[in-house]
Amino acid sequence: MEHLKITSDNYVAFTFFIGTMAMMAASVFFFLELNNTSKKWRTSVLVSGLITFIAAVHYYYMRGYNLETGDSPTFFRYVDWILTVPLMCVEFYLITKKAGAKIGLLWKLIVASLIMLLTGYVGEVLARDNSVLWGVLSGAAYFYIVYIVWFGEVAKLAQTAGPQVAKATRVLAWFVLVGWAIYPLGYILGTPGGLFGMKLVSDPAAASHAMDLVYNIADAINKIGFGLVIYALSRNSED
Ligand SMILES: *C/C=C(C)/C=C/C=C(C)/C=C/C1=C(C)CCCC1(C)C
Repeated sequence: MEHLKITSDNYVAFTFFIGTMAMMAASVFFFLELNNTSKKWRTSVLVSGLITFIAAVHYYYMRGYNLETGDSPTFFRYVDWILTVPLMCVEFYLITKKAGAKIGLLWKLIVASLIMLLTGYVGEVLARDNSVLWGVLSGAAYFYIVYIVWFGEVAKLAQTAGPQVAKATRVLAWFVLVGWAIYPLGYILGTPGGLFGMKLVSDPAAASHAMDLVYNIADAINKIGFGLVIYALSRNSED
């Protein structure tokens, strides 16, 4: 077998590598900080660490897979998302729980996120010829989550949960609106349907590389950023 190495012009392999490192470092940080986190916020910070830890393990695997095959590790990408995105929903539930969030809210968010991801997987892997249709369905579930977080139950509960929780929820809502919107961009670059038939990258190999690059950047921003917002909340809130 030939000796594999990351060449300096292989941005996909490089971001898989740096992504692995960043997720590992973030996990160590969140886990070690648990000891001096107040009881009230410990579970939230623990979940932040679990999100980056699950991603670190997947990134380690995806990094090797991509280096050896040159392909996109789509299956494990979605396994990672299916575990970590519902945990991000748990974060919204945990920080609004003290203001009265019901378990039904958590289920709504989780079901919507699973619909978003499963329809995305169908469009990316199982029915690539209809990637636009599946992308639109996925987008509908995504906007439902945006709605709940910006105007629905999460937004309303956060208003009654004190200024610090309200502020943190607003920042997390921006992550969902802007940070999560990077993913459909990767999907549009990487799937044959493009943007309603308009292809942004026509060469299939280049398209799948662009997709991985965009997904890797989005994961680092969203998973580590989300966790840091929760961490900051755990330090700022007086109670
Ligand atoms: C840590 C991983 C995260 C936060 C992943 C989030 C993924 C999305 C918000 C994906 C959304 C998609 C659409 C809205 C339409 C096209 C298909 C997807 C699955 C890429």
